Amino acid sequence: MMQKTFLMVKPDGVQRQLIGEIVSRFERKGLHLAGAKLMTISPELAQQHYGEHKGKPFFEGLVEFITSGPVFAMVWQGENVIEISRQMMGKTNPKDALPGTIRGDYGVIVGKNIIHGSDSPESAEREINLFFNQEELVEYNKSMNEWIY
Ligand code: ABT
Ligand code: MG
Repeated sequence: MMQKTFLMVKPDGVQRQLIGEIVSRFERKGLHLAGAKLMTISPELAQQHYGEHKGKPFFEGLVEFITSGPVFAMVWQGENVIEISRQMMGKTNPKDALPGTIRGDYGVIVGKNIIHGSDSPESAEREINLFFNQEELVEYNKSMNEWIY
């Protein structure tokens, strides 16, 4: 199933110069970058993006963290990209994330876990529309490249 997902290198990942490393992993996997930008998230956008966590004890800290510095927002495309990218990111808490995953290799604590990825087709659509305009995204089609899965 051809899908798009929203992935984002969080402020800790950007500050630790991990953008290239993370982009490289998804490229090598065979997925395709459909849009990307370096940006700083406003408190309003952060509240919307993390709306499902409103009221939870870690919500304020989460908004503070995600707005604390630039993030690298991306849209990736590919066959089953939502599930595949979540697997490549590893468990939410880096202490449970296996070596070989992004959080398993680079993260230590749950509040600063390097990368975000949409967790379902519904959240992917919501988050892509929250962060990107249609004209900021490119459309790939099979005839352009036989290695787009
Ligand atoms: P995100 O990609 O950031 O959405 O993480 P993921 O979907 O893997 O995990 P969820 B449950 O959505 O966590 C959102 C952010 O909240 C942080 N968090 C979560 C805590 O700090 N303490 C907690 O107890 C839980 C459950 C981790 C996630 N991000 N950051 N940064
Ligand atoms: Mg989440």
